[in-house]
Amino acid sequence: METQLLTHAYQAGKYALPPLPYPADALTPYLDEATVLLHHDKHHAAYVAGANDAADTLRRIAQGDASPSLAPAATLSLAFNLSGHILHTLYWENMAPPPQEGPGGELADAMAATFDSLDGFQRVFRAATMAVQGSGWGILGVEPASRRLVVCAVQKHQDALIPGLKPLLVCDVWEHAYYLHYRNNRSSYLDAFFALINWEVVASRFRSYCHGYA
Ligand code: MN3
Repeated sequence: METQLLTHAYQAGKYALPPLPYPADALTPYLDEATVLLHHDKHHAAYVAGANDAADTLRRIAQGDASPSLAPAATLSLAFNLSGHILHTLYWENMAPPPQEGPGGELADAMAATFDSLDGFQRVFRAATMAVQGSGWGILGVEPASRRLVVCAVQKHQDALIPGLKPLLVCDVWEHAYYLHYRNNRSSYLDAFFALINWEVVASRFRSYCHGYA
């Protein structure tokens, strides 16, 4: 089944918080229920609310009902909150309870072409993601020039990535994603994340995006 790319993240004219694709305790012992609930119900929900507020302000400016002087702050707020909303939606969906099978099909070929092997991908992804500071992410995506896979480390998620980059797999490394359980041990959290990767969803995104480039 192909993934519906983010269609559930916007409903009836508003950004919406999609429910978790599994019970909140389904990822234990890799990710504990308290971390998942706090992260989804508070942090992710706050991005959704912030994105709607910012979009509403920009709409009112466009309609002449709010001062254009609000636009710079509103555009920054929309970039921050909407980036957070999109990345968190991708994050929940690209995990699933273990055991997970590794990548297959076209995605496996693309991974081999760029990273040589799954171990090679994990080596690059871990090294890039371990170094991220603050509100950051590790991202595996397809870049539009070569249409090959690329790993990005994002320090501030509202900053532009490679323009046109299509994210396939994202890992939140802001401390709220792991600190309750793993404290400052990001490497152990990344071990857990690798065990939770839903490669079927990643492969589905890969197929959808590559067809988009055709
Ligand atoms: Mn987060």
